[in-house]
Amino acid sequence: MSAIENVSYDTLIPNNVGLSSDRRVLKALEKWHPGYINWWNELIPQKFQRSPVYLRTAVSVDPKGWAKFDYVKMPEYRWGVLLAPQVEGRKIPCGEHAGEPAWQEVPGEYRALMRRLIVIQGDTEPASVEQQKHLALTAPSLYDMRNLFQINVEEGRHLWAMVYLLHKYFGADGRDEADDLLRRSSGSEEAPRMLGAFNEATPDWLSFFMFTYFTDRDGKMQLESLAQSGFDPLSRTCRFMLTEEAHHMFVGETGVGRIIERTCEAMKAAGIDDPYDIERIRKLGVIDLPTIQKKLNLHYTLSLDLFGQEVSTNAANAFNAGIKGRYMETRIDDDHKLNHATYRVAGLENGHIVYRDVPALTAINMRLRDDYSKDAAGGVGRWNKIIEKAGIKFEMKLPHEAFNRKIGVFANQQFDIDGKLVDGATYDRGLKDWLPTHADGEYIQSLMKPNYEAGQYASWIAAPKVSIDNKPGDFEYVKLHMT
Ligand code: BYC
Ligand code: FE
Ligand code: FE
Repeated sequence: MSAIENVSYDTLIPNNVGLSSDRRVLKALEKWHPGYINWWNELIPQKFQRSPVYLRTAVSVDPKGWAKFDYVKMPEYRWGVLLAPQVEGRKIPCGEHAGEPAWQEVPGEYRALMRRLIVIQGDTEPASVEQQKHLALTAPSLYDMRNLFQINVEEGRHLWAMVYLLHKYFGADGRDEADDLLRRSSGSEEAPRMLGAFNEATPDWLSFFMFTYFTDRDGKMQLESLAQSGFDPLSRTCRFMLTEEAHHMFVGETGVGRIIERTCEAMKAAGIDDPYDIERIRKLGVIDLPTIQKKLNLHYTLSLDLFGQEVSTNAANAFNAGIKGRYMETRIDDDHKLNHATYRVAGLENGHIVYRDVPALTAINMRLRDDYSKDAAGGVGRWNKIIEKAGIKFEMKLPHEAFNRKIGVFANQQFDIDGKLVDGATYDRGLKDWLPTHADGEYIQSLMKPNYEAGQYASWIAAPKVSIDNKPGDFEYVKLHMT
């Protein structure tokens, strides 16, 4: 099989996997397709479904020039199955099979483990679209609305990516799992999404930007780890997904940055130096920096939970089997088997945080989470540059890893934002300064009014520095169908 870079449009489902000559899988996907379209149509308000949106669609998997931009109504978006080109002679990069040729089929003994990881990955993609389904109603601009929809259609495509693997490689159980991906739904009582953060609400645009900065970045890290898989089709699909993921995190980072920029600008214009003078700052119709920090605390800690337990036999098994690797596995200078290596993980002893070395194989989740935290710190530094440039004394920070956790050694303990274990009264008093309160939520909600004039932006967010596809500042990114 050779690498097919161009996407073929000869079936209902655009693809570069030769679907037109794979009748069984093509039929299975065509059968799954109406349920997907139904799900999409019922999810996003109708007026947006009828509006042409200036979207990019993948036409090739070549990293240079894979996308074509044009107006498209979302239900007509060509979701497709796209794998990065096959690397000739690729080897399994880690675990007990390290150095053996990568698998083109799923080895029988790893079927269940592999299926579970693919299902979890697949479950998060539609969940995020569900969480974001109401946001267009309050979009601060057409530019932002377009970015939301771009992310939504791509998360939809990521679901397709996992559904393809399930249908192609997992037979009847794969088919059932693919159906279940449309049966569960975010926040549902009877059939919730699988991971915690994907059942939380995304009630406003600040949350959306924090989510795409922090939670899509978990997506990036998990995809990086699955891109190292010895199962080559999974690796290839994740490699192409990663090229799309970069835009999602860009939207998050610049979105938060533009909110911070606008706040600082309004404070300066009003002669307010004190970032904690919240009442006066809110009168300006912008979001005060301490509230932005609280949202950051929430979304970062929810995202840390997505890495699972610090010490995990599931993760050890997956790594050892060669099903997933570490971040940048092939660039790490060690034996890639971890039979004797150790890794430092946090634990709790008599209310104190202690760090100890454990077998590195069991600490795969912790290591990925550490890599994630380093990656996430970059944007926070760039946000601080914006504040500093405005001459305001305030610094955004990532909270301590022990704060507000629901998974892992720190779960459900009363750690403060700096990682100090505090008594109940102190914790209760502190919470209002650490996490968004209902009052904060109501204030932010009061700002969430749609702004649908091309080239204009809501009071609480600055215009972007760069446009999409080099379009002029007043470009109509969404041609709104108003009824
Ligand atoms: N919530 O041994 P552990 C994305 C469960 S985001 C609920 O640590 P493991 C995206 C766990 O399932 C990326 N349950 O587990 C972003 C296990 O249950 P069982 C999504 C949790 O497997 C934005 C038990 O606790 N992809 O793409 O090592 C927009 C023991 O835990 C949670 C992936 O995550 C939780 N947070 O680690 C759109 C990749 N955490 O089996 C998209 C695939 C743990 O004992 N997933 N549990 O019943 C994995 O690699 C792993 O399953 C996890 C968990 C990292 C999630
Ligand atoms: Fe995704
Ligand atoms: Fe994403």
